Amino acid sequence: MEQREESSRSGASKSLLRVLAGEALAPPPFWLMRQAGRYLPEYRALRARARGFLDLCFTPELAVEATLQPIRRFGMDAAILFSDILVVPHALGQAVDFREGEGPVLEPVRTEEAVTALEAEGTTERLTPVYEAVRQVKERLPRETALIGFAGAPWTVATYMVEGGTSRDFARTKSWAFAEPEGFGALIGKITDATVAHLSAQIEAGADAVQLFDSWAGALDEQGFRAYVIAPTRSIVAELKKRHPGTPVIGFPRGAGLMYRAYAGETGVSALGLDTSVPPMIARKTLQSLMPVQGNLDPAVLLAGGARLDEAVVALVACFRDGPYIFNLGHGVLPDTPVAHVARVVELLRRVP
Ligand code: 1CP
Repeated sequence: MEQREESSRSGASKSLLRVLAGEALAPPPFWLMRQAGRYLPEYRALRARARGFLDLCFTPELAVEATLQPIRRFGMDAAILFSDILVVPHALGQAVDFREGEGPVLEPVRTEEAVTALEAEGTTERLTPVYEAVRQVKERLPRETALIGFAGAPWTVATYMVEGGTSRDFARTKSWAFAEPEGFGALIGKITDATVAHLSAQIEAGADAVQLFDSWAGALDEQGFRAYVIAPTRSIVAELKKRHPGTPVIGFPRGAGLMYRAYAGETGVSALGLDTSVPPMIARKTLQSLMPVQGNLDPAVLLAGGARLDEAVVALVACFRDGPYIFNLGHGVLPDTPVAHVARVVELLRRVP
C-alpha cells in the first residue's frame, strides 16, 4: 500500500512502475535483459570507439549512449543502465578485465587474506562515473520511460570473484563456501555492503527501480540457496527499503526452480524475474499471486523468430495478463539475434487489446 502511494506520486505516468506497484496493464510494459549490446549495429559501432568494455562503462557519454540506443530504436517502457555486475568487484579493488571473445577475467580472491585486502570503504567514490551516467540518462529519457539500475546479487558476483571468471561448475566457490562458511561469509558480507551502497547511489542519481541479477542462483542446493541467495538478498532489500522505501526491487534468481517460492516469500523483493525454465501457467498460480512477475521468453525463441516467436509472445501475454506483468526475456538477448525479431515482438505487444 505504502509502495503504491509512493510510486503514484513519483511516476504515475510510467507503466513499469504502475505494474511494479501491483497494477495489471494491457498491453504489458516491456524491456529486455541485455537490450543494449552486440545484436545492435549501433552498439557495435560504439564499442569500436571505446578502448575496452570497462572504458564504455566508466565514460558517462558512452554509457549514456549505449543505454539510450535500444530505447530510440524500439521504445521500450524501461531503460536499463548500461554497465556490468563486475564494476562492484572492480570498485572493491580486484583486478577485472574483459577480453575479446573470452569474457571477464578477474584476479581470483580465494583466501581470507584476499578478502581482508578488498577495499570495502569508498566503493561508491570509485564508481562516480556510473552515477553520472544515471543522471544524464534520466535527463534524456522520455517521461513515460522508467530507468532501471542494477547490480549482481552477492552469490553471483562471488562466483566471478572466486573463480576468476565464468565457470561451469563453480567448484572452487562452492567448496570454499561449504568447507569454510566463515571465510566465505566475510566475502559475501563485503559484497553485500558494496551492493547496498551501489544500488542506493543509483537510486539517488535517478534510477526508478533496481534489479538484482542472481544469474547463478541455480547452482546451489537448498541449504546453499538459503545461505547465499536468500539471506544476502534479504539484507540488501531490507536496507534499500529503509533508505528508499518507494523504490521497487526486482529479484532475478535465475535457475531457482522450486526455490522461487521461498525467494519470493522471504527476500522482500517487490517483483520476480522469471527465467526461461519456469512454466508460465505454474508461475501464474504460485508466483504472480504473490507479486508482479517479469519474463520469460526464451532468448533462443527470439533468435529463431517466425511462427514459434509469435506464438510464444501471444501465449505469455495471455497467461499473465490478468495480473501485474512485465514482458521480458528469461535471460539476456543473444548476440546474433536479428534486430527484426525484436521489432516483431514490439509490434505484437502493441497489438494486445
Ligand atoms: O564486449 C562487450 O560488448 C561485452 C558484452 C557485455 C555487455 C553488453 C558484457 C560483458 N556486459 C554487458 C552489459 C551488461 N551486463 C548489462 C547492460 C544492460 C543491458 O542489459 O542492456 C547488464 C544488465 C549486465 C549484467 C551481467 N553481466 C550479468 C547478469 C545478467 C546475465 O546475463 O546473467 C552477468 C552474469 C554479467 C557478467 C558478464 N559481463 C559480460 C559478459 C560476457 C558476462 C557474462 C559472462 C558469463 O557468461 O559468465
